[in-house]
Amino acid sequence: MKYGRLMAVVAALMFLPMLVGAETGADLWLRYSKLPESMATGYRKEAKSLVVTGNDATQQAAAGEIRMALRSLLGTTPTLSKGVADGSIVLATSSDKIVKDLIPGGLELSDDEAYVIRTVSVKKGKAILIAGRTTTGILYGTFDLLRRMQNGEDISNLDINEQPAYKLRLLNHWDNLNGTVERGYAGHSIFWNREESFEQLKDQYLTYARANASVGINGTVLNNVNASPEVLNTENLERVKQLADLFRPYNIKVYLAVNFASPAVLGGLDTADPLDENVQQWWRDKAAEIYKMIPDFGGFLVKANSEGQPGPMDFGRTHQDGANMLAGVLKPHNGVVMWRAFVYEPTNSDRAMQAYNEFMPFDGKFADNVIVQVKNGPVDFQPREPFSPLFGAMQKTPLMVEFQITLEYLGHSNQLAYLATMWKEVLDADTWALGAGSSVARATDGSLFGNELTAIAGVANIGRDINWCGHDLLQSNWYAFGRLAWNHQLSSEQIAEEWIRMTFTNDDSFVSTLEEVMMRSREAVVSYMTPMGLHHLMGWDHHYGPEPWTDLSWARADWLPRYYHRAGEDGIGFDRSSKGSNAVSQYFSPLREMYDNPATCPENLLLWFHHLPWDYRLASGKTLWDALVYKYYEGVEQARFFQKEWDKLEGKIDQERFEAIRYKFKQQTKEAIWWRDACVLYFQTFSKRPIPAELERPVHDLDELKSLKFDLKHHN
Ligand code: BDP
Repeated sequence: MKYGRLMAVVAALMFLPMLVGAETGADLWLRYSKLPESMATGYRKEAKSLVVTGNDATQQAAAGEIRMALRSLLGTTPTLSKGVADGSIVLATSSDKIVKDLIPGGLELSDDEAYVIRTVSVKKGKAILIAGRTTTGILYGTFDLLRRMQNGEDISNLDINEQPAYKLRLLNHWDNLNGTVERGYAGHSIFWNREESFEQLKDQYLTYARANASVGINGTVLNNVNASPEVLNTENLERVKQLADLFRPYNIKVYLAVNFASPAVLGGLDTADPLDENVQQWWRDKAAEIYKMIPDFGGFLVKANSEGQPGPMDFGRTHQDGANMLAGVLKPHNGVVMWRAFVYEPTNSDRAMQAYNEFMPFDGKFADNVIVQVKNGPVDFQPREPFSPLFGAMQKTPLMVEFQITLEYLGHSNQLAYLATMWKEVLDADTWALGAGSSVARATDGSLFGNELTAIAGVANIGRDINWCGHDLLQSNWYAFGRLAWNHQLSSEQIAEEWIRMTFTNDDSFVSTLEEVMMRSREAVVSYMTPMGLHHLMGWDHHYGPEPWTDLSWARADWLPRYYHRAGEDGIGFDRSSKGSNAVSQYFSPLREMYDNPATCPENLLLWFHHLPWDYRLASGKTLWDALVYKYYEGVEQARFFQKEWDKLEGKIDQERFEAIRYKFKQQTKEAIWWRDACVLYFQTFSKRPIPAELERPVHDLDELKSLKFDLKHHN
């Protein structure tokens, strides 16, 4: 058989389960599975006909979605109608005449993405109006109404007004042009190096676009921040254009991560100095080429002078010079520059202080279409970090939070960590920049400092796996990121509940059981990996599994766990107090003082800010050593609890996803024990104190754990 034919057969077989109706997770939370009759009957009365006022592609996408969804949810498709009657759903923009007829006095919407959903009186009954200032609002409102129906909510008397918290709500894909995904654990890139034709991939891309639109994600960076200059060659830009065209009706703009050395590497110039006229001209020409193909191209994301990436400092220039040069190039096209603040140098004594030190001097000096993209914590995407002190401190520069949806440091796609709780912890954290109530959310959404340009980004966990995320339950993080980017005041519980009902079932006991597991999941991971403010204890390169002992003579100190945990006979933890690196000074009062004093420092960040003796007494009366050991054990108990709770749910959902998830929970428990034993036994070599007698004995011994090699199979 020819290779091409063989691949076609293989592909057909892969999709066979979908054809015979097996649950693969491919439809994400847009499954629209048939609602129980008790719910469907009521909804049918509210959805007898559909009135669509225009032909624009976005409005048509909304109309197509609602018809398809209702057919599936209710078993009936609303008839298309020109006139509004009892039971109509009306999709209109606020300037359409129909809206003025339905709402005396008309509608005022302040934002192009805002929408209302209203129950309005019509002759002999009532109708549902979904209206936006633009058709984008209609699309978002449509997904909102569908979500309510999937959740079994009452839709008989609606009065909903929504607008997004952030203007740009972006996924960042760390996808390489060769098809691999940096820190991706769900298969290869959905965008790059594909064998299938674009036509063949269209359905998958449409699902991607619909899923994003359903939660309000309105932009996507298609390639890795460690960017290949080649992404800007004409062939690759053609692919970018194809994606942009397909995503446009769903209000998703495309962006690219660019390599700062592109003018030299791709353009053949002898420099990439941002102040060089030829370099600037190269970027101007490139931008012109891009915008000719993609008039609404979003802009550039730049990782410069970080982890070996080129940047303006290679030419004696600054972040300000580099970012503003690109901003000037993109300005005439309305593009933005997202300039990352993820920087750290081996020479610095505390990596956690670097981004602040390096970026604060430029506050107020960036062009108005530059936004500085800051990871949520000062080091990296650890299971728990305090928020980056740049939030609140850089007041004259728009900042955006970068979260990581992919679980690089939290068990890849093998463990469940529902991250809404972690993101809420960061967004709700009070920076005290302008006194109490200066949360990270408010410091970035424009409400505190009045910045016009607002954004938020999440590093995607998406790959070619049939269920997109490698673990069915981790789809929830993609969903949750979008929901919080739209409205950071939603609760983690609400988001989890919505997602569970849409993705699995409305069975209340299933929903409450899984919701509880999800709500506890991130804290469980923190407990068995890095409790009490510990961080960076994982294998230094793959970032999977515990290796707190790693010592490599040739490696940079700040790559290695020992730099961070500093365990010794005298105790454990990184002293960032005023007696140590003084990283606490980067926070506003009263946080600074609170963190500085071990007695007032929150226990869950204690070893982030302090180096303390093993017998240090905590408020609970426990010694530090005992408390730490208990935390590790508690994490394992949580993982066991998840496994047991999940097992109880058998029969409540399809067997395919049930089994796949059951397997993941089993693996998670094994790995939780691996983490616990490795960390407890290793730290015990310094503490020389016993594991409290009432706790079970470790399953592994330290030498065995040290010789255990990371198994690449875990990756996908
Ligand atoms: C680190 C990742 C690395 C990324 C880097 C970044 O390990 O793969 O390139 O962050 O965000 O956490 O630039």
